[in-house]
Amino acid sequence: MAQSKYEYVKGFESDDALPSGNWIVVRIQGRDFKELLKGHGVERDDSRALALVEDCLKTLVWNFFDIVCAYGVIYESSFVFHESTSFFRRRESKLVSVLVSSFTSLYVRSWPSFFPETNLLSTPVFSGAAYCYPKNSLVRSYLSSLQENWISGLQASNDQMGAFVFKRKVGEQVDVCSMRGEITSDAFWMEHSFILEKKKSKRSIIKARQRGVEQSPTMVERDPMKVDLGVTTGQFLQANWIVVRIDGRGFKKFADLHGFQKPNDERALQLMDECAKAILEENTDIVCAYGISDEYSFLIRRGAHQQASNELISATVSLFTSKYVMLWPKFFHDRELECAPAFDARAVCYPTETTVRDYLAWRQVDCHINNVNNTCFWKLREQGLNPSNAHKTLMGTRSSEKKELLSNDFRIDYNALPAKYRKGSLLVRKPDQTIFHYHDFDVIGDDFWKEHSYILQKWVAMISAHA
Ligand code: DGT
Ligand code: MG
Ligand code: MG
Repeated sequence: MAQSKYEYVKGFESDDALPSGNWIVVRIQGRDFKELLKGHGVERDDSRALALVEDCLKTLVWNFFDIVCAYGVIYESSFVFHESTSFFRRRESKLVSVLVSSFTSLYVRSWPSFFPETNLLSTPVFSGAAYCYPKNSLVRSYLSSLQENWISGLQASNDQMGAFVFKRKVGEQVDVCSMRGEITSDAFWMEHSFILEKKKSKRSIIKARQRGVEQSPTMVERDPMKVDLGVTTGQFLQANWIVVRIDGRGFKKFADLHGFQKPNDERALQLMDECAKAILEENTDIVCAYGISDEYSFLIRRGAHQQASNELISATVSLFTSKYVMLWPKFFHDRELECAPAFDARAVCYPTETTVRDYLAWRQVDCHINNVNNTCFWKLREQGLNPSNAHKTLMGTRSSEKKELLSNDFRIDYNALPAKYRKGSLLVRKPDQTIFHYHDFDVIGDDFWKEHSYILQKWVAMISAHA
């Protein structure tokens, strides 16, 4: 499909691949979770809370091929990716965001099965971080120290020691096993040495090299004792605007599974808008948010955030996911949520107001290009064309030609279709802090920005006042 002149803003996205030759641990922690659980009458030793976490661990270890094991207690969980993984090209933000989002989704969705008499009264939010370990012995120490910290000073029974979930190969089959009990002793790790075994095959390493993610093994060269807190993400530069963009994972399949109307499902879009609104309400540094299809971009004012990017990315995607699952029945009255939806997220820094505007223009042009194309595609499909022929018919045509096709063959005036489908959704924080929802707007031209100069200018003024 055609590319716009704004496409250049993609160049600001950084490649955050974690160094090869390292085991990757993604650690997920509940935010204010003691209070959340207490508020629902759940104490530290509540077996239902651990069973819920264990259930999420088992599903994730099963679903993610390269996760070899996971350990969880009621407030937090850690997932170990094999050192040879090339999953998501080892991109840190993707690994952390997808795992946090998937965990959140499963947790919220499964809550009623474990607490049938207690409705969720507040929204569970998790944050995540990635750690790199050059040796499997360090992963083992990490897991052991988690358990030691959890039970420190307590006479814990096996059942209270957290849940350990791991993959085991039985013949050609892979099994996901779960156990409660002590994982700190040498005897345990000798018996379970297969869990953190290095792979003999070089296939995945070669694959990673071909994809160009091989990096200098900086972590390996360091003193192993210092690697323990190998969090890789730094702080954001305060001088930048930050965009956090989330996107549904495998939403084509998800939309089909839940019978979304094509090409635009009003309920699905409204649900996305409501989740985005919750993010703006929670994070008052966000000046506006723009949404299309299964994605939403949140613009964080210049000078605002000093959080590590993983913290920001994961808390945003987790809150969004929690809301998505909790609000689902409000928009899909007659449709059960059949699987746990997940989103990925990334954060990108933009140095100037012009690049921010161009970013939003890029997304709105994309919305336009995709929507014209999808509207035509589904009309052709309704007419009886198979997917391949419908694609062929549209290949190489411009948007203007597609609009003509709609008008001539289907008597559809494209410009009369709901503006929300053609232009996306925009949530703006007004100077009085209220959040306004625009459906018919144009962030590509100058008029919108002249009329709404406070979105970008207010913060420029603030920065210079502090300088
Ligand atoms: P990804 O993001 O790489 O994991 O894969 P997808 O499948 O999420 O692909 P993406 O994000 O490029 O495109 C979004 C998909 O979501 C698109 O194939 C259609 C689906 N989708 C989003 N909103 C709607 C809707 O309102 N109606 C229908 N029928 N489909 C929708
Ligand atoms: Mg998607
Ligand atoms: Mg998308």
